[in-house]
Amino acid sequence: MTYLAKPKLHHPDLPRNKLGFTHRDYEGTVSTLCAGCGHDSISGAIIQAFYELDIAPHRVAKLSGIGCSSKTPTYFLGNSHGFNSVHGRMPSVLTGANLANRDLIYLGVSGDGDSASIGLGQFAHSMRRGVNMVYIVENNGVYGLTKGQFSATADKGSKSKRGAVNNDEPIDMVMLALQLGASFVARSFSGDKAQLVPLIKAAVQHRGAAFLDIISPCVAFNNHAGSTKSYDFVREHNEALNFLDFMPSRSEITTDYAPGSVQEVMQHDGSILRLRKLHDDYDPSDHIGAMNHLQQRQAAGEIVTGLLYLHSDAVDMHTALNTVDTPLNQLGEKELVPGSAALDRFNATLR
Ligand SMILES: Cc1ncc(C[n+]2csc(CCOP(=O)(O)OP(=O)(O)O)c2C)c(N)n1
Ligand code: SF4
Ligand SMILES: [Mg+2]
Repeated sequence: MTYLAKPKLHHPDLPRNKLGFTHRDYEGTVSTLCAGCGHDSISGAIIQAFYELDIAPHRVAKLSGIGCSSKTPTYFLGNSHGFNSVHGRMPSVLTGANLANRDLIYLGVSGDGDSASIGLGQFAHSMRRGVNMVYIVENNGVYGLTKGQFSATADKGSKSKRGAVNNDEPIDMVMLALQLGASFVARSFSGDKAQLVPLIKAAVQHRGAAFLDIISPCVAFNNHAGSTKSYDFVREHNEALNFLDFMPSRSEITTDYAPGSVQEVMQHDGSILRLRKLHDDYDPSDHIGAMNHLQQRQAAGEIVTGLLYLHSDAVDMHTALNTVDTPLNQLGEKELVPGSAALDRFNATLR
Protein backbone atom coordinates (compact mmCIF):
# COMPACT_ATOMS: atom_id res chain seq x y z
CA MET A 1 0.00 0.00 0.00
CA THR A 2 1.33 3.43 -0.88
CA TYR A 3 0.53 4.77 2.58
CA LEU A 4 2.75 2.09 4.10
CA ALA A 5 6.24 3.53 4.12
CA LYS A 6 9.07 1.09 3.55
CA PRO A 7 11.20 0.73 6.68
CA LYS A 8 14.07 3.20 6.57
CA LEU A 9 16.46 0.88 8.41
CA HIS A 10 18.51 -1.48 6.32
CA HIS A 11 21.48 -3.75 6.80
CA PRO A 12 24.65 -1.65 7.13
CA ASP A 13 26.50 -3.97 4.76
CA LEU A 14 24.14 -3.55 1.80
CA PRO A 15 26.25 -3.14 -1.34
CA ARG A 16 26.76 0.46 -2.48
CA ASN A 17 27.40 1.90 -5.92
CA LYS A 18 30.19 4.37 -6.78
CA LEU A 19 28.14 7.26 -5.32
CA GLY A 20 27.65 5.40 -2.04
CA PHE A 21 23.95 4.73 -2.65
CA THR A 22 22.29 1.38 -1.96
CA HIS A 23 19.59 -0.27 -4.06
CA ARG A 24 17.08 1.07 -1.52
CA ASP A 25 17.96 4.65 -2.48
CA TYR A 26 16.53 3.96 -5.96
CA GLU A 27 13.29 2.36 -4.79
CA GLY A 28 9.91 4.07 -4.32
CA THR A 29 6.88 3.22 -2.19
CA VAL A 30 5.31 -0.24 -1.88
CA SER A 31 3.51 -1.18 -5.14
CA THR A 32 -0.30 -1.38 -5.17
CA LEU A 33 -0.39 -3.27 -8.50
CA CYS A 34 -1.74 -6.86 -8.74
CA ALA A 35 0.76 -9.50 -7.62
CA GLY A 36 2.51 -10.82 -10.75
CA CYS A 37 1.84 -7.70 -12.89
CA GLY A 38 4.59 -7.28 -15.49
CA HIS A 39 4.80 -3.58 -14.69
CA ASP A 40 6.37 -4.34 -11.28
CA SER A 41 9.19 -6.28 -12.96
CA ILE A 42 9.88 -3.27 -15.19
CA SER A 43 10.06 -1.04 -12.09
CA GLY A 44 12.61 -3.50 -10.68
CA ALA A 45 14.67 -3.32 -13.88
CA ILE A 46 14.60 0.52 -13.84
CA ILE A 47 15.80 0.53 -10.20
CA GLN A 48 18.65 -1.84 -11.05
CA ALA A 49 19.65 0.12 -14.18
CA PHE A 50 19.93 3.49 -12.41
CA TYR A 51 21.72 1.91 -9.43
CA GLU A 52 24.26 0.26 -11.74
CA LEU A 53 24.71 3.43 -13.81
CA ASP A 54 25.71 5.33 -10.61
CA ILE A 55 23.24 8.11 -11.40
CA ALA A 56 22.26 10.33 -8.48
CA PRO A 57 18.45 10.11 -8.14
CA HIS A 58 18.04 13.93 -8.06
CA ARG A 59 19.33 14.10 -11.65
CA VAL A 60 16.34 12.15 -12.96
CA ALA A 61 12.86 13.40 -13.89
CA LYS A 62 10.22 10.68 -14.32
CA LEU A 63 6.98 11.57 -16.05
CA SER A 64 3.89 9.55 -16.84
CA GLY A 65 0.26 9.70 -17.99
CA ILE A 66 -2.65 7.70 -16.53
CA GLY A 67 -2.95 3.91 -16.18
CA CYS A 68 -1.51 1.12 -14.02
CA SER A 69 1.74 1.58 -15.99
CA SER A 70 1.68 5.33 -15.41
CA LYS A 71 1.28 4.74 -11.65
CA THR A 72 4.59 2.89 -11.50
CA PRO A 73 6.94 5.92 -11.14
CA THR A 74 5.67 6.05 -7.53
CA TYR A 75 7.30 2.64 -7.03
CA PHE A 76 10.82 3.52 -8.22
CA LEU A 77 13.28 6.42 -7.90
CA GLY A 78 11.50 7.90 -4.89
CA ASN A 79 14.18 10.59 -4.57
CA SER A 80 13.84 11.80 -8.17
CA HIS A 81 11.66 14.53 -9.67
CA GLY A 82 8.27 13.20 -10.73
CA PHE A 83 5.20 14.41 -12.57
CA ASN A 84 2.10 12.29 -13.11
CA SER A 85 0.31 14.14 -15.92
CA VAL A 86 -3.02 13.69 -17.73
CA HIS A 87 -3.98 10.61 -19.82
CA GLY A 88 -1.88 10.64 -23.02
CA ARG A 89 -0.17 13.97 -22.26
CA MET A 90 3.13 12.77 -20.82
CA PRO A 91 5.12 13.44 -24.05
CA SER A 92 4.26 17.16 -24.27
CA VAL A 93 4.83 17.72 -20.55
CA LEU A 94 8.17 15.92 -20.81
CA THR A 95 9.14 17.93 -23.92
CA GLY A 96 8.38 21.19 -22.12
CA ALA A 97 10.34 20.16 -19.03
CA ASN A 98 13.26 19.07 -21.20
CA LEU A 99 13.26 22.42 -23.03
CA ALA A 100 13.31 24.28 -19.72
CA ASN A 101 16.03 22.16 -18.09
CA ARG A 102 18.21 20.11 -20.41
CA ASP A 103 20.44 18.97 -17.53
CA LEU A 104 18.04 16.36 -16.15
CA ILE A 105 17.71 12.77 -17.37
CA TYR A 106 14.16 12.30 -18.65
CA LEU A 107 12.29 9.05 -18.21
CA GLY A 108 8.78 8.88 -19.68
CA VAL A 109 6.65 5.92 -18.55
CA SER A 110 3.42 5.15 -20.35
CA GLY A 111 1.01 2.37 -21.29
CA ASP A 112 -0.30 1.07 -24.59
CA GLY A 113 -3.62 2.82 -23.90
CA ASP A 114 -1.87 6.01 -22.84
CA SER A 115 0.44 6.12 -25.89
CA ALA A 116 -1.34 4.24 -28.70
CA SER A 117 -4.84 5.72 -28.28
CA ILE A 118 -5.44 9.06 -26.57
CA GLY A 119 -1.73 9.98 -26.64
CA LEU A 120 -0.84 8.76 -30.12
CA GLY A 121 -0.35 12.26 -31.55
CA GLN A 122 1.76 13.30 -28.57
CA PHE A 123 3.87 10.15 -28.84
CA ALA A 124 4.43 10.76 -32.57
CA HIS A 125 5.64 14.33 -32.19
CA SER A 126 8.01 13.58 -29.32
CA MET A 127 9.64 10.90 -31.48
CA ARG A 128 10.00 13.04 -34.61
CA ARG A 129 11.40 15.96 -32.58
CA GLY A 130 14.17 13.79 -31.15
CA VAL A 131 13.45 14.71 -27.53
CA ASN A 132 16.37 13.47 -25.44
CA MET A 133 14.60 10.93 -23.21
CA VAL A 134 13.90 7.31 -22.51
CA TYR A 135 10.28 6.59 -23.47
CA ILE A 136 8.98 3.30 -22.06
CA VAL A 137 5.63 1.79 -23.07
CA GLU A 138 4.58 -0.97 -20.66
CA ASN A 139 2.56 -2.86 -23.25
CA ASN A 140 -0.08 -5.34 -22.05
CA GLY A 141 -2.61 -5.01 -24.90
CA VAL A 142 -5.37 -3.82 -22.57
CA TYR A 143 -6.52 -0.87 -20.51
CA GLY A 144 -5.60 -2.52 -17.20
CA LEU A 145 -6.69 0.31 -14.91
CA THR A 146 -10.20 0.51 -16.41
CA LYS A 147 -10.67 -3.28 -16.24
CA GLY A 148 -9.42 -4.88 -19.41
CA GLN A 149 -10.83 -3.33 -22.60
CA PHE A 150 -8.75 -4.12 -25.74
CA SER A 151 -6.14 -1.46 -26.39
CA ALA A 152 -4.91 -0.39 -29.83
CA THR A 153 -1.89 -2.71 -29.56
CA ALA A 154 -4.05 -5.85 -29.09
CA ASP A 155 -3.44 -8.24 -31.98
CA LYS A 156 -6.22 -8.84 -34.50
CA GLY A 157 -7.90 -12.15 -33.64
CA SER A 158 -6.68 -12.19 -30.03
CA LYS A 159 -9.29 -12.89 -27.38
CA SER A 160 -10.37 -11.06 -24.25
CA LYS A 161 -10.68 -12.91 -20.93
CA ARG A 162 -14.41 -13.43 -21.61
CA GLY A 163 -13.80 -14.69 -25.16
CA ALA A 164 -14.57 -11.56 -27.26
CA VAL A 165 -12.43 -11.44 -30.42
CA ASN A 166 -10.54 -8.28 -31.35
CA ASN A 167 -11.33 -7.41 -34.99
CA ASP A 168 -9.18 -4.30 -35.29
CA GLU A 169 -5.67 -4.08 -36.75
CA PRO A 170 -3.01 -3.55 -34.06
CA ILE A 171 -0.74 -0.53 -33.82
CA ASP A 172 2.88 -1.61 -33.61
CA MET A 173 4.61 1.03 -31.48
CA VAL A 174 8.07 -0.13 -32.55
CA MET A 175 7.28 0.27 -36.26
CA LEU A 176 5.80 3.69 -35.57
CA ALA A 177 8.83 4.79 -33.54
CA LEU A 178 11.13 3.67 -36.36
CA GLN A 179 9.08 5.40 -39.01
CA LEU A 180 8.89 8.61 -36.94
CA GLY A 181 12.65 8.90 -36.50
CA ALA A 182 13.42 7.56 -33.01
CA SER A 183 17.18 7.01 -32.86
CA PHE A 184 17.18 4.13 -30.34
CA VAL A 185 14.42 1.54 -30.68
CA ALA A 186 14.16 -1.68 -28.67
CA ARG A 187 11.58 -4.26 -27.69
CA SER A 188 11.80 -6.44 -24.61
CA PHE A 189 9.74 -8.50 -22.19
CA SER A 190 9.10 -7.72 -18.52
CA GLY A 191 9.96 -11.35 -17.73
CA ASP A 192 13.48 -11.09 -19.20
CA LYS A 193 15.48 -8.92 -16.80
CA ALA A 194 18.80 -10.06 -18.30
CA GLN A 195 17.80 -8.47 -21.61
CA LEU A 196 15.88 -5.53 -20.15
CA VAL A 197 18.37 -4.00 -17.69
CA PRO A 198 21.20 -3.41 -20.21
CA LEU A 199 18.67 -2.07 -22.74
CA ILE A 200 17.44 0.50 -20.20
CA LYS A 201 21.02 1.44 -19.30
CA ALA A 202 21.96 1.93 -22.96
CA ALA A 203 18.77 3.95 -23.61
CA VAL A 204 19.56 6.26 -20.68
CA GLN A 205 23.03 6.94 -22.09
CA HIS A 206 21.69 7.53 -25.61
CA ARG A 207 21.31 11.15 -26.75
CA GLY A 208 18.02 11.49 -28.60
CA ALA A 209 14.62 9.81 -28.54
CA ALA A 210 15.10 6.31 -27.11
CA PHE A 211 11.99 4.16 -27.32
CA LEU A 212 11.43 0.87 -25.47
CA ASP A 213 8.33 -1.21 -26.10
CA ILE A 214 8.18 -3.67 -23.20
CA ILE A 215 5.61 -6.46 -23.35
CA SER A 216 4.28 -6.56 -19.80
CA PRO A 217 1.50 -9.10 -19.12
CA CYS A 218 -1.61 -7.98 -17.21
CA VAL A 219 -2.35 -10.93 -14.93
CA ALA A 220 -5.83 -9.64 -14.08
CA PHE A 221 -7.21 -9.18 -17.62
CA ASN A 222 -4.87 -10.44 -20.35
CA ASN A 223 -2.93 -13.52 -19.29
CA HIS A 224 -5.23 -16.27 -20.65
CA ALA A 225 -5.12 -18.63 -23.66
CA GLY A 226 -6.08 -16.59 -26.74
CA SER A 227 -4.14 -13.52 -25.58
CA THR A 228 -0.93 -12.66 -27.44
CA LYS A 229 0.39 -10.63 -24.49
CA SER A 230 0.35 -13.41 -21.88
CA TYR A 231 3.47 -14.76 -20.15
CA ASP A 232 3.13 -18.12 -21.93
CA PHE A 233 2.55 -16.66 -25.41
CA VAL A 234 5.45 -14.21 -25.20
CA ARG A 235 7.85 -16.87 -23.87
CA GLU A 236 6.88 -19.25 -26.71
CA HIS A 237 7.14 -16.65 -29.50
CA ASN A 238 10.03 -14.49 -28.27
CA GLU A 239 12.72 -14.28 -30.95
CA ALA A 240 15.70 -12.37 -29.50
CA LEU A 241 17.92 -10.77 -32.16
CA ASN A 242 20.77 -9.85 -29.87
CA PHE A 243 21.86 -9.37 -26.29
CA LEU A 244 23.40 -6.18 -25.10
CA ASP A 245 26.30 -5.59 -22.77
CA PHE A 246 26.62 -2.02 -21.58
CA MET A 247 30.00 -0.65 -20.55
CA PRO A 248 30.27 2.94 -19.25
CA SER A 249 33.75 3.22 -20.81
CA ARG A 250 36.26 1.19 -22.82
CA SER A 251 38.27 0.40 -19.67
CA GLU A 252 35.29 -1.51 -18.26
CA ILE A 253 35.38 -4.21 -20.97
CA THR A 254 36.35 -7.45 -19.29
CA THR A 255 34.79 -10.27 -21.33
CA ASP A 256 35.97 -11.40 -24.75
CA TYR A 257 33.66 -12.85 -27.35
CA ALA A 258 34.30 -14.81 -30.51
CA PRO A 259 34.92 -12.37 -33.40
CA GLY A 260 32.00 -12.10 -35.79
CA SER A 261 29.38 -12.62 -33.13
CA VAL A 262 29.95 -9.23 -31.53
CA GLN A 263 29.35 -5.71 -32.73
CA GLU A 264 30.67 -2.76 -30.72
CA VAL A 265 29.06 0.66 -30.87
CA MET A 266 30.44 3.74 -29.16
CA GLN A 267 27.91 6.32 -27.94
CA HIS A 268 28.48 10.10 -27.84
CA ASP A 269 29.46 9.99 -24.15
CA GLY A 270 32.14 7.33 -24.73
CA SER A 271 30.12 4.42 -23.34
CA ILE A 272 30.34 1.18 -25.30
CA LEU A 273 27.49 -1.06 -26.33
CA ARG A 274 28.50 -4.62 -27.12
CA LEU A 275 25.90 -6.45 -29.12
CA ARG A 276 26.10 -10.21 -28.99
CA LYS A 277 24.42 -11.06 -32.25
CA LEU A 278 22.12 -14.05 -32.40
CA HIS A 279 21.22 -13.41 -36.05
CA ASP A 280 24.32 -12.84 -38.15
CA ASP A 281 22.46 -11.01 -40.90
CA TYR A 282 20.73 -8.47 -38.63
CA ASP A 283 22.32 -5.02 -38.56
CA PRO A 284 20.69 -2.59 -36.06
CA SER A 285 22.19 0.42 -37.85
CA ASP A 286 20.21 -0.42 -41.03
CA HIS A 287 16.97 1.53 -40.67
CA ILE A 288 15.07 0.07 -43.62
CA GLY A 289 16.47 -3.41 -42.96
CA ALA A 290 15.15 -3.23 -39.39
CA MET A 291 11.65 -2.34 -40.57
CA ASN A 292 11.67 -5.10 -43.20
CA HIS A 293 12.90 -7.72 -40.75
CA LEU A 294 10.31 -6.77 -38.13
CA GLN A 295 7.44 -6.98 -40.60
CA GLN A 296 8.60 -10.33 -41.97
CA ARG A 297 9.01 -11.90 -38.54
CA GLN A 298 5.74 -10.44 -37.31
CA ALA A 299 3.96 -12.04 -40.26
CA ALA A 300 5.53 -15.33 -39.16
CA GLY A 301 4.03 -14.87 -35.68
CA GLU A 302 7.27 -14.03 -33.84
CA ILE A 303 7.76 -11.30 -31.26
CA VAL A 304 11.17 -9.88 -32.13
CA THR A 305 13.08 -8.50 -29.12
CA GLY A 306 16.45 -6.86 -28.51
CA LEU A 307 18.07 -3.65 -29.75
CA LEU A 308 16.27 -3.19 -33.07
CA TYR A 309 17.69 0.10 -34.26
CA LEU A 310 20.42 2.49 -33.14
CA HIS A 311 21.62 5.73 -34.67
CA SER A 312 24.47 6.54 -32.30
CA ASP A 313 25.21 10.04 -33.78
CA ALA A 314 21.62 11.23 -33.62
CA VAL A 315 20.81 14.93 -33.38
CA ASP A 316 18.52 15.66 -30.44
CA MET A 317 15.96 18.46 -30.10
CA HIS A 318 18.32 20.89 -28.32
CA THR A 319 21.00 20.48 -30.98
CA ALA A 320 18.44 20.95 -33.76
CA LEU A 321 17.08 24.09 -32.09
CA ASN A 322 20.60 25.37 -31.32
CA THR A 323 19.64 26.19 -27.73
CA VAL A 324 22.26 27.49 -25.31
CA ASP A 325 24.15 25.01 -23.15
CA THR A 326 22.89 26.58 -19.92
CA PRO A 327 19.44 25.23 -19.03
CA LEU A 328 16.83 27.87 -19.88
CA ASN A 329 15.48 27.83 -16.32
CA GLN A 330 18.89 29.00 -15.07
CA LEU A 331 19.22 32.03 -17.35
CA GLY A 332 19.07 35.35 -15.55
CA GLU A 333 17.82 38.79 -16.52
CA LYS A 334 21.17 39.67 -18.12
CA GLU A 335 20.82 36.89 -20.73
CA LEU A 336 17.06 37.14 -21.15
CA VAL A 337 16.87 40.94 -21.49
CA PRO A 338 19.91 41.87 -23.58
CA GLY A 339 18.79 45.49 -24.25
CA SER A 340 17.50 47.55 -27.17
CA ALA A 341 20.80 47.57 -29.10
CA ALA A 342 20.77 43.75 -29.28
CA LEU A 343 17.10 43.83 -30.29
CA ASP A 344 17.87 46.33 -33.08
CA ARG A 345 20.68 44.11 -34.35
CA PHE A 346 18.38 41.08 -34.33
CA ASN A 347 15.56 42.96 -36.10
CA ALA A 348 18.02 44.06 -38.78
CA THR A 349 18.69 40.40 -39.63
CA LEU A 350 14.99 39.94 -40.39
CA ARG A 351 14.70 42.86 -42.85
C1 LIG B 1 -9.01 11.86 -20.54
C2 LIG B 1 -9.22 10.50 -19.96
N1 LIG B 1 -9.87 9.57 -20.69
C3 LIG B 1 -10.05 8.31 -20.19
C4 LIG B 1 -9.56 8.00 -18.95
C5 LIG B 1 -9.82 6.61 -18.40
N2 LIG B 1 -8.61 5.79 -18.42
C6 LIG B 1 -7.80 5.73 -17.35
S1 LIG B 1 -6.50 4.73 -17.56
C7 LIG B 1 -7.04 4.32 -19.13
C8 LIG B 1 -6.31 3.33 -20.00
C9 LIG B 1 -5.03 2.87 -19.41
O1 LIG B 1 -4.46 1.90 -20.24
P1 LIG B 1 -2.90 1.78 -20.40
O2 LIG B 1 -2.29 3.09 -20.72
O3 LIG B 1 -2.65 0.69 -21.37
O4 LIG B 1 -2.41 1.42 -18.93
P2 LIG B 1 -2.46 0.03 -18.14
O5 LIG B 1 -3.46 0.29 -17.05
O6 LIG B 1 -2.89 -1.05 -19.07
O7 LIG B 1 -1.08 -0.14 -17.63
C10 LIG B 1 -8.21 4.98 -19.45
C11 LIG B 1 -8.93 4.85 -20.72
C12 LIG B 1 -8.86 8.99 -18.24
N3 LIG B 1 -8.32 8.75 -17.03
N4 LIG B 1 -8.70 10.22 -18.77
S1 SF4 C 1 -4.97 -4.62 -13.67
FE1 SF4 C 1 -3.41 -5.55 -14.97
S2 SF4 C 1 -2.01 -3.85 -15.49
FE2 SF4 C 1 -3.23 -3.21 -13.70
S3 SF4 C 1 -2.00 -3.79 -11.90
FE3 SF4 C 1 -3.41 -5.49 -12.31
S4 SF4 C 1 -2.21 -6.88 -13.61
FE4 SF4 C 1 -1.18 -4.89 -13.68
MG1 LIG D 1 -2.21 -1.27 -21.05
